[in-house]
Amino acid sequence: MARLRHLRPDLEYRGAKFAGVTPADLLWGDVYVGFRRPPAASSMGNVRWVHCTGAGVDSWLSPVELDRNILLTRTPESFGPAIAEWAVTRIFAFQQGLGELADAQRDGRWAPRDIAQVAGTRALMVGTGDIGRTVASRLAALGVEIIGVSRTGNCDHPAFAAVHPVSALPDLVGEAQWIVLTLPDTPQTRGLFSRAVMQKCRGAVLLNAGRGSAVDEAALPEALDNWWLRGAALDVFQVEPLPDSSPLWRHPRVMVSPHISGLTTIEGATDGFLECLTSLEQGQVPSWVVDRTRGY
Ligand code: OXD
Repeated sequence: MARLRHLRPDLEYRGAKFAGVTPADLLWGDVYVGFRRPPAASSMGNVRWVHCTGAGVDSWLSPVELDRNILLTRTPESFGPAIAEWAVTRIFAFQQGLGELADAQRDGRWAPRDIAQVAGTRALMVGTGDIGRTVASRLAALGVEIIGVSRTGNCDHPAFAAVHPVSALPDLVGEAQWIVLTLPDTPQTRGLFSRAVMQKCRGAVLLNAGRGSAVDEAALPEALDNWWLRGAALDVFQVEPLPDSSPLWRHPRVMVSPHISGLTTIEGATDGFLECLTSLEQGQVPSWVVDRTRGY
């Protein structure tokens, strides 16, 4: 808010943590700028425009879609570079056995191990949007062969050796050492990485930085224990925060992170909002209107 007040002092602002937004705030404001739908809001009051500051807009589309009379835009901020670093960190951590080495060091144990290179391995990128492409470029630069899977099977980005339609997923997972999900939550992506798909994996590490809904989370312990999956690095979950009772917290080959792979920045959130605002003030449709049919 401080940055917005500085850049656009002519506007009036009210700010609150998302859980603290009240129905009175929503009756007061014309515009809501935030990531998720405020929990207290059964209606959006007098709000006529929601600008979502997160990468995924699912909280505005399901389970109840935001009133179609309310404009929905999303941030233009690029989360790809941060998510790529999150993914690369985890890929190297698995490949170099950082967890086991840290355990051995804590115990004062000299524990030599074979370390295979990441170069020459193959990654299956599930999702070839802005985030998937950036992750693919970074991994390709490390010598990883990248195969993509997308809704349409069309993507001519040079990082990909090939891109297939999503229906090919079960046939492709067995050939990959890394499976990276960067999918939004939509009816088409929910449950995509099912137990049946896991069963076709041959020791890949699953990385999920999209949405927890894409993965059959209940099947993961079985997939890990049977070595269909060698490991999992998960930043997103079906329920967040991940409940204490989840076995994923304690599985030795699971790396849990608390939905931090691509964080919204103050500059990104405010600049994106102001870019859309300027378009509206000039009588134009902002470039970042959400396609509600596609869900992103
Ligand atoms: C997201 C975000 O959409 O953190 O997951 O921005």
